[in-house]
Amino acid sequence: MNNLSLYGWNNTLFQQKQSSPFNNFSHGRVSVVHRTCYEVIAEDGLFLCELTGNMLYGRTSEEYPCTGDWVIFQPIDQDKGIIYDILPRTKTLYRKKIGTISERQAIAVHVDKAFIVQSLDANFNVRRIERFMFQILDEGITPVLVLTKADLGFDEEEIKHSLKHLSDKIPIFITSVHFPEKIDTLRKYIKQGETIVFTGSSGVGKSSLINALCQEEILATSSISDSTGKGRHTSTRREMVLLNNSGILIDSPGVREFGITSDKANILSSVLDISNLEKSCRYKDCTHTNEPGCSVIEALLNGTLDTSVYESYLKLRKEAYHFSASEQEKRKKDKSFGKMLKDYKKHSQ
Ligand SMILES: Nc1nc2c(ncn2[C@@H]2O[C@H](COP(=O)(O)OP(=O)(O)OP(=O)(O)O)[C@@H](O)[C@H]2O)c(=O)[nH]1
Ligand SMILES: [Mg+2]
Ligand SMILES: [Zn+2]
Repeated sequence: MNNLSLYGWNNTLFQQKQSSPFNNFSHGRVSVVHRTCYEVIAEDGLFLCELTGNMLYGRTSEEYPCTGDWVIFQPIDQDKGIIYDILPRTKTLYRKKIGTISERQAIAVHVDKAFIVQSLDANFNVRRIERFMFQILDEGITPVLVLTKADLGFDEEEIKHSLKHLSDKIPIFITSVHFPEKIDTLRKYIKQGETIVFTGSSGVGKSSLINALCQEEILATSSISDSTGKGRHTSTRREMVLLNNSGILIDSPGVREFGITSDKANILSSVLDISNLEKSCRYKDCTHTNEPGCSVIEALLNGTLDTSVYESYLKLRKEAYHFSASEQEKRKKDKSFGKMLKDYKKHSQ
């Protein structure tokens, strides 16, 4: 028997289930996504579920169940079932689907915190932290920076200096699987019933960290230390693990590319220290590139705004703009295609 409240089940989700036409079936949380089936944690145990035919129809890939989703399913056996419905999503971590211009891929759903995991070696990259923060904050998820492999030695002053513009916007933990007290501190930060997704490049130690937090070898980790971060991917799937009497941890395979799907300019400005400055730009719609009376440019020239932070702002803004412009274009096309189909049906009746 599983106590689903430990997995995040709450009254809001219960109410939402009541409005589903399938409310007399069972419910559970997707813990692992396989190619065509889903592992679902329910009160009566773990079920391997497939989708009902209706659910396969007319859905984009981002709308299929994802790790962390709450689903309604009909058990057909002691450990098998058919999924009929997905409860409304909140706080979903998306990224741009690789190889597409405007498609999103859901990484985890109903997420409270996202741990941005980087190792304290060549993998450490402030620009990548900013990118993750922008995307994570877009959905109202709390970003947390977890720096791993502190036992290998690093220049603390240099790291602190490069993170100074972010330090009041994100909690930072310096950890190592070889330093139990650091793992304890991080474990204490995790609250019961909250869902945390671990994201970052391959080889930074996401799965090792989850094992250390759980004090159990639950997840497979790479046997050879790969400090270049370019090695094989050890984890190949997103997987949910329950931390004893605490939170729900979702491991994910290392990402090489993390494309932005956010279009919230105010979040980007706040992550990259532009918010306060832009309030005093002469023009309300200032692009902070070449306008007279631009406070952002002024701060750049007098050195209060770091050039690399400003460049990061421009780059992410451009990327976010491209995604949302192409997405809008796609929606327009889908709409006109839908209208064409409707007109055709009308005329052919
Ligand atoms: N020295 C040291 N090595 C670590 C630490 N954490 C993880 N490692 C090593 O780093 C390598 C990669 O660890 P994994 O946990 O498999 O990394 P991952 O982020 O899950 O990688 P993917 O699953 O490929 O995304 C392994 O050889 C670990 O033993 C640490 O704190 N210190
Ligand atoms: Mg892993
Ligand atoms: Zn400006």
